[in-house]
Amino acid sequence: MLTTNFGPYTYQNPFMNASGVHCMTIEEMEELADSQAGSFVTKSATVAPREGNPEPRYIDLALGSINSMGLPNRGLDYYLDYAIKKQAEMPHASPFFFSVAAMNVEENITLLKKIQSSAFEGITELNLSCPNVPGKPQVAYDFELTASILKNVFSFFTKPLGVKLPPYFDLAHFDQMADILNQFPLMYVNSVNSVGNALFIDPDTDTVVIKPKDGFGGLGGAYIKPTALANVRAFYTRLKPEINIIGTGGILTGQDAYEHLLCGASMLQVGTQLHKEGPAIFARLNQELSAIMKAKGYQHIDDFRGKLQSITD
Ligand code: RRO
Repeated sequence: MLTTNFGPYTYQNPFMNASGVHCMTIEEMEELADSQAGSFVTKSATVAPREGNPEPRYIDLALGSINSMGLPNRGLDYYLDYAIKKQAEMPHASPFFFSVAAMNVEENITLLKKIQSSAFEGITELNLSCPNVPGKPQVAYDFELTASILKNVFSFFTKPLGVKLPPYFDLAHFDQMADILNQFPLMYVNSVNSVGNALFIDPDTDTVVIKPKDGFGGLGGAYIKPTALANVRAFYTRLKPEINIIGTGGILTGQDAYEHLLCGASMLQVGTQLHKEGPAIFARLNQELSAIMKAKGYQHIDDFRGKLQSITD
């Protein structure tokens, strides 16, 4: 009932982790692979391992989370070695996702050249939206830079590639970014990364709750669902149909998942709520989404995916 088509691949269900949550180590990724998630994505890798920002750097909030992890990861080779071994273990399964993020243009190219020349046959996600490295603005808020990176990347990269985008808040920005993305053979866009540089205050201590950047960090969870849905819908209605959409942001329940699918997403990523509940969340989300589909008389996700109604006279 929950099978979903994503480019040439079919997954048992649309649910995955959002990159960064429960995917730093091989142990965590194995727990995802053994869970009822339809697929999983690795923590964004840089060329060299990184410690990330000082702690506390991730805090669960009543309505979501705030983080300024600062791209801690074990380095490209750790994830690439695992990915190549894992794909050999599951040769007939639909591929999982490999996320990379860079500090500068040259590092983006180095990362993707290594993946291109490796035995990895899965899907690569280029993270253009990390909000938390001090002094490094989110790449995909710079439209010219994004276009030039993608031009360079697609001059040599021939494996399936998607991009992780930050949230946009203006229709002119959706138009401009969609025009850029439509020029390239992208497999997908993933909307949205956390809402960057939010500030949460502890009411008892009059203090910020995370240490890096004087408390500024990326917001996730229920706070951001309406923004995430808007971004999924805006890109679904502007991108060429070959570009699939991953919906990320504010998925806590089957209803949230249903709404992302209605906006046009084909895969769904869960970050904040996975951090709160652990991988058992995927069984619950599968049950809740199935129950909604049954109640509405749908047998397949494709029966309603993208079919959000507008109000007409
Ligand atoms: O590691 C992080 O601080 C981080 C990353 Br790379 C990202 O893409 N999104 C986020 O919320 N945190």
